[in-house]
Amino acid sequence: MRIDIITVLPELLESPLNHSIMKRAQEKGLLEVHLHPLRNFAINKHGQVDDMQYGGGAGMVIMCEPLSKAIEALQSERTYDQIIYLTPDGKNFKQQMANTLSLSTNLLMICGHYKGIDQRIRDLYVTLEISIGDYVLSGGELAAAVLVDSIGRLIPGVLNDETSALTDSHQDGLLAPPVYTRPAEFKNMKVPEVLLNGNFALIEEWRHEQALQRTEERRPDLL
Ligand code: 6GU
Repeated sequence: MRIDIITVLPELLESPLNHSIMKRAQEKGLLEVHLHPLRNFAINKHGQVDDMQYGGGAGMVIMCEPLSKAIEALQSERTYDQIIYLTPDGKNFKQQMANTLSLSTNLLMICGHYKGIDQRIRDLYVTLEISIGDYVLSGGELAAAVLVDSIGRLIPGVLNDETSALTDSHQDGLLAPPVYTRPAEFKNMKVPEVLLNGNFALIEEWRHEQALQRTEERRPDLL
């Protein structure tokens, strides 16, 4: 999969995309992430990419021309499955969307900043608008990092058996059960007996019950 990201702040994305599982996915050749600084497409020598909004009001808006040039340059090279705009007024991002997007070949993500991007860019090019939750971030970059991570780890071959996505919270509609490692006793607290006896059918049953109970307690809306 190839993911292109247009941003005014590529620095914000570099670290999260170049460590741990995202790093490994790229080293294995399963994921390619390309950052495109919007300033490279600025309309003048001052590097301008934003302007005051029509109608007045505080906050700058990212202009049409730089974004349009950046998008069309990328579109001339390949066809995108989706052109995604990260915005707090987008559709709420869920595991099911990550699963669907992980089947893509090419994704283009656009990070907004300030008051956002000119509506005409959304009307003309954007095919999917995504929010990662009901709170406001200063820009779309951290949200794009969340998307790349959640989508990238689902690409076949990125995770090994031990980190399999199939046992993640949300993947089966339930929260994940509690996990334990050595020692078997810590500060007088024991690891549940069932996990120590090697009866895998019983362990699976226990884990499912724990997952159900946890979901009922914490996220009854998921049931
Ligand atoms: Cl995608 N962008 C911004 N700026 N804020 C957000 C968001 C996205 N999702 C939740 N809050």
